[in-house]
Amino acid sequence: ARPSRGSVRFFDYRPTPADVRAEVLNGLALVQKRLSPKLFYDQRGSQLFDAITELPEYYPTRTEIEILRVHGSEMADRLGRDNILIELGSGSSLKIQTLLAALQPRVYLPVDISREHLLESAHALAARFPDLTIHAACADYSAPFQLPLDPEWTDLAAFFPGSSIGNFDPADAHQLLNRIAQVLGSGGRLLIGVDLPKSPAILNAAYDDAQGVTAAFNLNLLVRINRELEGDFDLDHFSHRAFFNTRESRVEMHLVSRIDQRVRVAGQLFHFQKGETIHTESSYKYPLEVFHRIAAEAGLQAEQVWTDDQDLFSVHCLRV
Ligand code: AVJ
Repeated sequence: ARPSRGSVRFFDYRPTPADVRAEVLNGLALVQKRLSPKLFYDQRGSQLFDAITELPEYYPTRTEIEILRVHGSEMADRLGRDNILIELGSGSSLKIQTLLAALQPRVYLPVDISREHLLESAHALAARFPDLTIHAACADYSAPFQLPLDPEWTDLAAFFPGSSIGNFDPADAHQLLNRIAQVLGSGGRLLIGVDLPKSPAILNAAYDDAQGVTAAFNLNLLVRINRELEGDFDLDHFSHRAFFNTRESRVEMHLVSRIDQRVRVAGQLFHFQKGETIHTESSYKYPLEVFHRIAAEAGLQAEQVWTDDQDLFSVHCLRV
């Protein structure tokens, strides 16, 4: 079925408030307290993330966009034109705009967990590309997820930019890549951005910027919990910490308790010792060969890889 051109349809598979509550309470009950980075992206969090992408220290976004600009037509040759193009974690749909002219997708299917942000972005994109058919889906792709796909559509391609795959531990990354491979089916292509390992000084600055935008992004998680789960986190009693864990090849972000304290969330009490942390994000950095191995084990073969001239960032084309 060929959908009519130039429309936005919206599909809502968003996680429910009960899912968020269970996720937060389980994470805070762990010995090493942990909150999933997907929880960053409420409306304010999505805005703060967009501000991060423009920071002088945060190299990934501008580097990836430059790679897409330089090699976009080659990427389109690989992915094929006129197909159903799924984007995972589409955010503001900025990156896809560098590829749309070359790809000419039949349907663009952005998937994001941040509902309002996704809707706004889809409508803004529709205004700029009036001929584009957009099927926007609010969904959590960190668990098995639904997509508004017509069974007749066989020519699927996927775009997963930004190195968001780095938020997944290797075992979870394997699972997600495997699910993407199954959705795409044999012959399907995935274009995926993957951040590369580099000097700790560059990485530490990228995740702990001078203006404190990343700190605000991290702390906004507590603001969200206070609002949505009747929490009483005192923001003055937590601080942002980010560092490159060389052994694990990942940047870790934590919220550090500045004092001994008790915090109430959804009617439950949680104790924090001074210096104790909530681990809020891992951002894995994969050398090309390591990522190729993980992808291959998940059923995706490396076809081509593009990098910038400083080897900061990579974009891979993988084939099912
Ligand atoms: C959206 C997951 C790719 O890991 O670099 C940016 C999120 N966290 N600054 C990343 C993030 C802190 C970002 N990803």
